[in-house]
Amino acid sequence: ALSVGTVLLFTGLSGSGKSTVAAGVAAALRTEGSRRVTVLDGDRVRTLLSSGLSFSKEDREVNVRRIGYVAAEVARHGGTAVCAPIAPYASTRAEVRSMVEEAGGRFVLVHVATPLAVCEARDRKGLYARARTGRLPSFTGISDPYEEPEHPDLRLDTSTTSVEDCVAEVVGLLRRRGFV
Ligand code: GGZ
Repeated sequence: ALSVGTVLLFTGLSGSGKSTVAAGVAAALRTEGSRRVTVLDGDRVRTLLSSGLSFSKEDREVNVRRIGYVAAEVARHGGTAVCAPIAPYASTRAEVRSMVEEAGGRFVLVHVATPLAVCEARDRKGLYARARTGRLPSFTGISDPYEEPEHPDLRLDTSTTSVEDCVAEVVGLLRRRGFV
């Protein structure tokens, strides 16, 4: 079982807390002695792996597929990949699941379901304000779709649960399933 890898896909709106919880989970796993933990965060991926891609439906799909491909390879070699793109489309998330399972890895979908109103109120980067006034087109949740996962392995809300408790829920799930 130790040679079997795992992919954690966090999905949710901008500002939902995906990156923060994902980083916390990666840190917790490392602290517990899991080596080979790879974080594929939306921001870093957009800068490095997917530079030049837009936020059109097609480019979002390409972006999430690239993340899925890399994550599946990490899992193939026994590692844990923690991914945190918005991943707004159910079909693309299903593609990632298939890639991971074909690589012999386990796939865990975590929906960071912090309400849009809370994400918008946080607006840490001012993107929601720009989206509302039309200066940032095709913004997820405002002028672009987000398909809620119907059956995620776990649903979190960072407006009602602390980041620390969210991290503990994810790690607890992985433990119960014998993935770590
Ligand atoms: C959504 C956008 C957009 C648009 C820029 N829609 O909060 P952030 O800033 O740091 O995270 C968001 C990030 C989303 O990129 P992903 O690669 O995760 O998206 S996807 O999975 O759909 O490919 C946000 C910023 O990029 N951003 N423009 N129009 N988010």
